[in-house]
Amino acid sequence: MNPLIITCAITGAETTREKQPNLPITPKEQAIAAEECVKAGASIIHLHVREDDGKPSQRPERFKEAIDAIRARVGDVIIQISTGGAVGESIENRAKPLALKPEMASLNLGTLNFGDDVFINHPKDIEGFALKMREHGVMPELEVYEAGMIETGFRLAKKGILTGPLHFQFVLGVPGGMSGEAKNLNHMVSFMPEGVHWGVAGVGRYQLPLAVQAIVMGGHVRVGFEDNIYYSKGVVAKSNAELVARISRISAEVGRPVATPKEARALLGIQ
Ligand code: KMH
Ligand code: ZN
Repeated sequence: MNPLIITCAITGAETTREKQPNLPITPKEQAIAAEECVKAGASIIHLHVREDDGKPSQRPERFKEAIDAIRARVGDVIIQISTGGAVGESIENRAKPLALKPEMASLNLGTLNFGDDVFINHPKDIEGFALKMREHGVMPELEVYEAGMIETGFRLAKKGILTGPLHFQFVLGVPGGMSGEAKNLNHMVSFMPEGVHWGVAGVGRYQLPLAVQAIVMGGHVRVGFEDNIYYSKGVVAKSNAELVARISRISAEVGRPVATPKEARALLGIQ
């Protein structure tokens, strides 16, 4: 089996310190968390940043601080910045950190209800993000919350807006999007042609079962406090790395090696 790429979404925009006391917020905390995650088997860090007071931010200067701090500790990890930001953030601000030319960035392929909010991704803005990523040589990770969004990804590829190998991330379990039941991941994967990469990020209680399902199906896995704060029912996780380490152990048990950052680059076709 191909090696398993583990992404850790260490911070997110919605998780709070009140709910998860071990949430990394400052660049230094994020760098420590990233290093622990890489040691535990992660090869990609999905990165949101916060100001010191915990507020979600899309300030490029703050992203640069976090990226520099992470790079100083774990030189070769793949850093994937978020262009989703927090619900309600302007498109202009969401796009700003792309100027830092990270290796990867998230590209959200549609609008959906997001808990009590609406996460808006207008078709023209999706194209705008994709074109900017192409201009800056950034590999998009295609965030999909509903099956129809997969077709948006293929449409953008057909139009030549998305080039290179496609990498989908199925984010399942957002209240307002598709839930994290096993049949939903099977349905998503049924649309994946040969040569297209995919991973799954299960929200809340779906994180672990969907990860296990993806490991045996040959897909990739995202864990982390952005999507889930618990280790098990009612038990708050001690660190992001604790969640990564469990996935590495399960993957090893079923005979699937875990990718290093170098192997993840080769698998995804990142230059
Ligand atoms: N915070 C969510 C509204 C992404 O990183 O691109 C969107 C999100 C997706 O986190
Ligand atoms: Zn995110």
